[in-house]
Amino acid sequence: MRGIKGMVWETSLLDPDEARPPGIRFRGLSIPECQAKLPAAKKGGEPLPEGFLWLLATGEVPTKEQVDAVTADLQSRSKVPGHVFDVINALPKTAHPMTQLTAGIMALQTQSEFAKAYETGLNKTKYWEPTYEDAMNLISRLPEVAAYIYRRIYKGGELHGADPNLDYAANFAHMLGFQDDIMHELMRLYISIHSDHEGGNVSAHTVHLVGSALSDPYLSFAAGINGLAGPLHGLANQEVLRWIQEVVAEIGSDVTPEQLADYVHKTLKSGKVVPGFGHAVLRKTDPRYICQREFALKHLPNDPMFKMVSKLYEVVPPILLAGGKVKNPYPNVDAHSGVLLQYFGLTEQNYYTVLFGVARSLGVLSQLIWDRALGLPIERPKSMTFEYIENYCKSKATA
Ligand code: NMX
Ligand code: MLT
Repeated sequence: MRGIKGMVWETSLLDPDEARPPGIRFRGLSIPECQAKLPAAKKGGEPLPEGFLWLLATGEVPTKEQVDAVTADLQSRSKVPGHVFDVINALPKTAHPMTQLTAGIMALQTQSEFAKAYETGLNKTKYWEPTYEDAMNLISRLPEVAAYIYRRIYKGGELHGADPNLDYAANFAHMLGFQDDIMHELMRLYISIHSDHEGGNVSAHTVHLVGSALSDPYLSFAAGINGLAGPLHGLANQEVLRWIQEVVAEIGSDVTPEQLADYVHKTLKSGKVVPGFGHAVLRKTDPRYICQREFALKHLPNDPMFKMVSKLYEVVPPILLAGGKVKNPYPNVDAHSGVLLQYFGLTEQNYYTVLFGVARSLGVLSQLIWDRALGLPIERPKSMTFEYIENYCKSKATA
């Protein structure tokens, strides 16, 4: 279905067009415009994800007061019921963090206002109201669930309680165990830029599709998270760091472009993709890669892993182009994020997609509120059999 326009998605749009600035626009604003216009925690700092949430949900740029009100509202909703932790604890610690995240979201579903209201026979013109409540509750509770999973798997279960003085992203980093100011800035940037990527990507489309059956926001979001856990989609961020570490282990970090090119050829010859490169829609370097690169140039210009990412930016695209089949040889969002996170101490790459999942809730749940407000119908495309296609082709050939 590549390129087939088949759904309405208001919160963001990709523009792969060469003639205009390519990439994502959140309600019409590019990433640099969001960085300039949306309120930040500190002067000149990264935008607060709460501002993104306001922008995505309403289409308007919020004031700092409005953003602070969102922070407070999310805090007031953020209590996670105890049984959610019991459900996660029932899984072995070796279960992938994304499996534990989905289980946690499914356990949160017992709190669905939409499911309760539907059962009591809510008028369909009002569906958006409990959808809004579920969306806000789910967004507010995800960081603690995600932090619990991280601390459980990697830090012996010792938890850091929420800090009510911190914004959404900084508090999430704090609960994970990271108190560094720049790491907090990274989390603000990370959550903001991963929040939405128009409607056709696997996670967003899945949330929209499952939601179209009037499955509540928890069920819909858990489904989307399962799509995000695929290596061609969100899991690519863990694959990228693993792959770069393999490169370093095999040929070292102080490598020539030729040595790196040999390694890329080796990966391709073994029938694997080069993780972090390519995109189904974008046709230039992902602007989310660019803003992460700018962050790295500002905060970690001499990090050897960042230097490796920069070298790959030079070496990989010409090789993929020469192969002749990749439509976009340039890096995507996942090519950069892991290297930033490991620099600040978040080195457990299997966890990276959980961060992506928390961030994606902002966009897909904002859109889900609109899906219900607009009364969008159940999504049900028509399929075909091979026989149908064969007969269709024959009929065209003889016509
Ligand atoms: N390395 C090697 N081969 C590639 C790559 C790559 N990075 N990207 C695309 N190709 C291949 C692709 O597998 C296909 O081969 P074949 O015809 O043998 O099946 C061919 O090039 C044409 O694919 P495209 O039309 O360029 O890409 P498509 O839209 O099908 O897929 C991705 C898009 C993103 C799935 C693909 O580029 C890819 O697998 N990239 C690596 C994984 C990755 O970084 N995913 C993250 C995407 C962003 N996210 O967070 O979701
Ligand atoms: C995303 O952020 O969802 C990815 O870039 C994948 C996509 O847009 O297809």
